[in-house]
Amino acid sequence: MIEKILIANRGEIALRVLRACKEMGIKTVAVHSEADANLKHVLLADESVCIGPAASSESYLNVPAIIAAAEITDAEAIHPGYGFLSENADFAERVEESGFVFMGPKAETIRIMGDKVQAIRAMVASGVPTVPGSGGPLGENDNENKEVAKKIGYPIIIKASGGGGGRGMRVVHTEANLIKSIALTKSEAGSFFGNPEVYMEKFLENPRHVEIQILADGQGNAIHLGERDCSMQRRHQKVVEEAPAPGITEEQRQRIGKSCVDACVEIGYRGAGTFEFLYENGEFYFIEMNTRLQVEHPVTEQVTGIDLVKAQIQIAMGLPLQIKQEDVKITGHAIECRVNAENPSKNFMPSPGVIERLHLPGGLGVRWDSHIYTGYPVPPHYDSMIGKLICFGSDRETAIRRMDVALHELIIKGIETNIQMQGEIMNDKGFCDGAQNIHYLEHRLEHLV
Ligand code: MV4
Repeated sequence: MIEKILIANRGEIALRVLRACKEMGIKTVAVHSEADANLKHVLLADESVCIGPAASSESYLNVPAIIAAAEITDAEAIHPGYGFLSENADFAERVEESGFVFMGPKAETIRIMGDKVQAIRAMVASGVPTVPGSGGPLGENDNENKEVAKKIGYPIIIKASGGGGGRGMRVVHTEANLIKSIALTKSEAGSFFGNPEVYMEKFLENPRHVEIQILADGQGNAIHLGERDCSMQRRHQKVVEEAPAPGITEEQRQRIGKSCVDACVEIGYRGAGTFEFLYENGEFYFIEMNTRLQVEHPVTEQVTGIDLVKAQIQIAMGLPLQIKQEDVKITGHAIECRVNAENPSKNFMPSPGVIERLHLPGGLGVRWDSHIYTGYPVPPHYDSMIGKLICFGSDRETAIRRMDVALHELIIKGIETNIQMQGEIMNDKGFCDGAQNIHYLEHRLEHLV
């Protein structure tokens, strides 16, 4: 059993993890930067340790400081949350070598999934559908690369093996641009990721982003918790997420879910994880795997009734998975709106400052995951997301209407936020029709707000 967990994160996710620990009777250690001494989870934790100055590089990314904090507080496990060190294989390794439990997959698994060519190879081997492509790194031979592209069919996309999340990609429409595009992407990949390896895929023009949540215990048991649609994004930042994805049938869900579960068993996956797919014309195409808890996990929790952080903690304790696939039922519909301290009218410029006034929404099916409070100073040093509003209802239309009402109730003064823009999305015909793809919001934003 684990009796004390160190939370190596900040903001709403640190509070989310703290709440799960408290419910389970587990003691908590908060680590924080100098700018974050008054965060809500720091004040509620059993113990807290300042690990460095405001800059993330010197605090939330400071591996020796975090491990030292675990040592002096006698914590047994470290929960990385999302972002920061959550998908850093070297960190996971250092944590385990220092004798603590890393609350995520084995370092080796994180390393494989961080290398997109290796991740795709693992998926092909397990029968997960992937995007037609080179299936491996591109070599030096120009004619061979031209042949690969011709076989796939233009347009194609060149991606850095060490990239992901939208960095290190280049679309190529004609053979005339292929060779110089490969060279450019390789050179950028070398300097950004320290790995010049690139691969090629068919470029899908108007897909949706649909992802499958899984849980696995690393002891041969794995389940899937259905899918989320995260197509509503701007510049690779998700804005609205929902579960289930509009239009996905139970048969499709079970089929793609089963392939993810098989892959988890095959690779000995441990913890919570997400398989990211592009979805176009009724087909799923794997692109990447996330080896962490995600920002949008609450929509899955709302439609399944499963506490994902509690499940992560049980898995980290070495317990066999407590939930069977047949016990996972998707009921109703959940939507999450990310609330950001930013100004949509000024090109989404961050808007740090003190929260002067705060009114929170409530009622049936309304969840507010946030660390903010009246008088809280939103620091300029970190991500601009200050909360997540999650609404649940019996069907998609009910969830959307409930979100619209809740957004009207939510008042945050003292800083600029994207609340009004989220309200406009809830009243957008294309969104209400479930017609979004990954480009929809960016096109629509040219007219909104
Ligand atoms: C693609 C694609 C189209 N075709 N791959 C962008 C982020 C990274 N996770 C993968 N990305 C994409 N890969 C093929 N073969 C389009 C994107 C993409 C995208 C994907 C998911 C969510 C938002 C996106 C925005 C632009 C491009």
